[in-house]
Amino acid sequence: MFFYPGAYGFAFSDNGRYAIAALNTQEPPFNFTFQSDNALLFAFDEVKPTCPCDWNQDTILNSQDFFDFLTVFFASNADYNNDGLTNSQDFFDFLTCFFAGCP
Ligand SMILES: [Ca+2]
Ligand SMILES: [Ca+2]
Repeated sequence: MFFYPGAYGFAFSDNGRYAIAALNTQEPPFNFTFQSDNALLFAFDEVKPTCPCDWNQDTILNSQDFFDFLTVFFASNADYNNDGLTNSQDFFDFLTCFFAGCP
């Protein structure tokens, strides 16, 4: 849904990955017809944490990350390697990072 009541407007896609911003350069009452050259489309990449095994993202890698990971792993909600599944590979990939330590 695009909101364009006046001099400018913007909207985000439902998944938050895209935004559109438009600027109306006409004088009020802004009886403007939407045109592509008055709009900018922004695409946002997913930002990955610098250390993915810092599971609770408190910038410290410690046993709490391990326990927090286990909690969501046993709830089948720890897709560590982002392949769409939570399985033993996620556990091993997490452990590999965990024992290697964060940079
Ligand atoms: Ca942590
Ligand atoms: Ca996985």
